[in-house]
Amino acid sequence: MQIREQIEYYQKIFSSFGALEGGGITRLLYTDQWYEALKRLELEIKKVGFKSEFDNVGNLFGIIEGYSNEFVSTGSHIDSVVEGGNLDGQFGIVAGLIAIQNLVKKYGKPQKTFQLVALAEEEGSRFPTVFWGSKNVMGIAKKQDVINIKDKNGKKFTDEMKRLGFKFKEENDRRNLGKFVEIHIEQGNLLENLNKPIGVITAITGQKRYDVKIQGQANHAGTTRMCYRKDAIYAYSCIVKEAIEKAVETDDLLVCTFGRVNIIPNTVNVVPGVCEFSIDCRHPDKKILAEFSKWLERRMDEIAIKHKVDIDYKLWMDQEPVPMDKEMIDLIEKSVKELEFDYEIMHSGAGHDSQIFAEFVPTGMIFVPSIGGISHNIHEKTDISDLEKGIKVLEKTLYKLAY
Ligand code: HGY
Ligand code: MN
Ligand code: MN
Repeated sequence: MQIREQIEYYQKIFSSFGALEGGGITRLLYTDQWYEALKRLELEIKKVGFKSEFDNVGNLFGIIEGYSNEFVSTGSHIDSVVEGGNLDGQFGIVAGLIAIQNLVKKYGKPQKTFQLVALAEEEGSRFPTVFWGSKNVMGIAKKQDVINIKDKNGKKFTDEMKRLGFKFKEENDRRNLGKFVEIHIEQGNLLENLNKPIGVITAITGQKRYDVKIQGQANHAGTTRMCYRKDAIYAYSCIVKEAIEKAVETDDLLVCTFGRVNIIPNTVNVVPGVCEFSIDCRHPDKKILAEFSKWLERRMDEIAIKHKVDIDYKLWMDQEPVPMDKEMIDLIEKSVKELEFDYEIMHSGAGHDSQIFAEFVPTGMIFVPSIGGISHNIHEKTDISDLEKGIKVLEKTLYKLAY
């Protein structure tokens, strides 16, 4: 099978797990669709000669033995956002499956052992935790971070994990990845605007995510004069306006997103009493990100006082920017040059499992363009010719690492 046929074959299979009516997928950690996708992946990797094994939490590993037990690993996350695309994460697994099987077909048994990794969860879309898969691979996942968390329907993380037969790993139980390469869609529009098919990644942006709750006072919309109100939405909207405008004026690479909001009682003739919302802010420079979040917390406190409401915020994700391994960057760049593809040296504005691995093993990332820069959206798409180019770069890089 040619690479394009292989892409179509595997994308068709895995996009069916969590498939949505209008296209795209929702495939959340410890749901049945998530589990069925992993079980089908296990079947498909065994078909082409991989040995397969699950770890305690649901990461799936496909192994092709080499002459030595040094590892060369590739892969990405199997989970998605709500109403997301079928390339974010999934393409990294499909690409690794194609590249490794094609290398073994062409060159036989590798010197080093190939490891394809399907990571259980990266997005943080069902439960307020992120990188659950990759943190467990590296033995840095903390039981206390998830032991009491629930999804928006009140389902407990631990119940859902156990329901599918998974359980906690021993802390500090680190799996050997050797060297790790992740291919991923850019999820932005830089490569498309530059008309370049490949991105060679130098660093992954830093991220801070908050859950915030404003407690005002629900009251009658008709009889409560404006001066007597403790309006949670008004305070929220002042925070949103100020934070977005501050991000715009601070730096082109600073991004701030209010992605989720919940109003209580959310009723037409009641002054909103409670507003619960999320904040996601990012920058590739640690200092700029820290200064912005310090300013943000101060302004949230000041706005709450002015509006006579209470505010409570929890910084539940605080991920510093992470540089990729210099030798891995050079190796990927060399592979791209040998294939004579145009490319851009760039940082990643999205978070990835590679940022967890990069603190422990030599790690590199390859990007392919996203049409219109669209991602985390059912219309997420990449030209198959770019997917194919990306797999060729991955294949050449894995060859240099493993043969
Ligand atoms: O949000 C992110 O950056 C990643 O897609 N999880
Ligand atoms: Mn994502
Ligand atoms: Mn992703």
